[in-house]
Amino acid sequence: MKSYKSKLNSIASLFLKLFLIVCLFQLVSCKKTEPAPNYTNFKITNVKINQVPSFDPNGNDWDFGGYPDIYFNMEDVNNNIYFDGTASTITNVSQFPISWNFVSAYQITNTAVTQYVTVYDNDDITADEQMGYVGFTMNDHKSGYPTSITKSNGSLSVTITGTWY
Ligand SMILES: [Ca+2]
Ligand SMILES: [Ca+2]
Repeated sequence: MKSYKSKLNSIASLFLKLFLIVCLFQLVSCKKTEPAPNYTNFKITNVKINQVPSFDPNGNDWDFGGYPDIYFNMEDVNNNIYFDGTASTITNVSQFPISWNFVSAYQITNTAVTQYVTVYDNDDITADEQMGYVGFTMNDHKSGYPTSITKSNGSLSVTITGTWY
């Protein structure tokens, strides 16, 4: 009878140990699980142009006897200018990539709106020529929150780099 009781005791103690181990495991695994981030804004710190169309829409060089002088604007779908990069033109560009750092990060606080990196050849006498544009809608990039995104439109390829917040 005594040994039967002690057997019962040892089984009970085994269950207690198992229970404690399970509790401990849950506590540890709970600590490891962090809440998924839910960022609502993105700020661009760098814009890189990887490639532009080699020729203008008429099949001619962007500049007669030279290479294009490149800058970009941040624009909305109607060509309204959010950010004007004319003053940061890089002249006579023959090699890519080229890139610019924003002095103060370009903030996107409505991630549903498409922001167009619109690229121009800066010309002196005639109007600047649009070389192309690439649209970025940050809501499309919330999976994994990448800090660097590359997109193309035709022969134009652009990479934006920044921070979610
Ligand atoms: Ca030109
Ligand atoms: Ca030019």
